[in-house]
Amino acid sequence: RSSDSTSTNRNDKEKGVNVQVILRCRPLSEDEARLHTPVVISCNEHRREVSATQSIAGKHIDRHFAFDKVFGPASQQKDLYDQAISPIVFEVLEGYNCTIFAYGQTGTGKTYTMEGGARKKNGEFPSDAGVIPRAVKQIFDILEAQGAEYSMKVTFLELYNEEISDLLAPEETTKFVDDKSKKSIALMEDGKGSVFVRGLEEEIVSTANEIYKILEKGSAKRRTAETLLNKQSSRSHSIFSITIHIKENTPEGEEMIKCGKLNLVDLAGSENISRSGAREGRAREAGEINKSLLTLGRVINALVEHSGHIPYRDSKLTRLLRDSLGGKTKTCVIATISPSIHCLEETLSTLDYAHRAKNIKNKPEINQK
Ligand code: ADP
Ligand code: ZZD
Repeated sequence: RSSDSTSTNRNDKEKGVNVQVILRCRPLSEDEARLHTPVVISCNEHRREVSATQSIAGKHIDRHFAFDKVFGPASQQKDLYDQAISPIVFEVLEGYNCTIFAYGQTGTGKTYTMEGGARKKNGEFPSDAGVIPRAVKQIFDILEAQGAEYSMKVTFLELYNEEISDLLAPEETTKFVDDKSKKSIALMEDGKGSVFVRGLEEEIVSTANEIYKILEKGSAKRRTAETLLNKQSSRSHSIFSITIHIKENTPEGEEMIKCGKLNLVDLAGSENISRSGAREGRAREAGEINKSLLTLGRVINALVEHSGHIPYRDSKLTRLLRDSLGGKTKTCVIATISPSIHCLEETLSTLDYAHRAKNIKNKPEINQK
């Protein structure tokens, strides 16, 4: 390890590193294009700037936002991955915990960005595959190239209306609801301030294909539950996590275990909350209040305003991801927006929210045993 990287680590520890915020704008859909929907967003990838401009009937909006990275409507899945996500996966393999959130209004591309196009029957890797399958592939490619000795496990959960469902638990546990076979899932505190999910299925995996099969199973389960329980998927959060232990030999011949964890989080649609809280009343009446998303916003505000009390404990999402919000995990937020005039109000809300999240500081630390 060079002295250079040691000094970087010391800096990270003392001053903290900001949450990285990436902005992605999707293209107009075919329908929107056919209807000549006006575009109000322009992206300058080189200057890492996004502008929202509208000028109708004496109402003028002209706002500009800078982000760590900006991906315009023409950006491809590979571009975003190679430029913004691949470096994060390298850090996971160095022993950091990293979290990637997708945040935005429903229909702006959170799932497209995180999951991407469906798996091909012929087994080929789809060119529109998203962050999750690409991260899985990169992790195995690197570990194999290094000839590393490693072990890996994954978890996949959904959070809906403050209830956790295990997307990896075998069907039986949900079908037969007798007390003996039903595993209860609960958030537990370990006494050191960390939270874990008791009863959550952890699958040990050794190939990328095994993970793809697990994702398939999990997605299918999510869709079944959506239909059966009349869930609205835009209101649920999903968290897919990969934990990797890598055995390494130091030049001195000592054995060392590095451990990294990657959390990939597809958040509920942000339209369920609002900037001012004005819509909260209406949303609450409609039973649409999303406690976890609301609390996430409050935690972010408290962190950037350096308020003494950070309300982590007010929701399951913020309890689960506490370490990603002002803790030792490296965090990246991908904010997704639509270019359409019809989405402008929500887009401005997303841009404000994402811009605020840039001010969160974490203190990443390598896990080493
Ligand atoms: P969300 O998960 O935010 O509700 P989706 O991922 O379902 O949004 O995206 C909505 C639609 O837009 C989908 O048909 C998706 O394929 C398409 N889409 C989203 N982002 C992009 C993009 N960057 N390029 C091309 N199509 C996109
Ligand atoms: N967005 C696609 C899933 C859909 O809704 O069908 S793409 C990726 C991450 C998390 C869950 C699923 C996937 C996905 C997939 C598709 C079909 C069956 C299983 C998994 C995927 C896509 C490319 C490579 C691997 C997995």
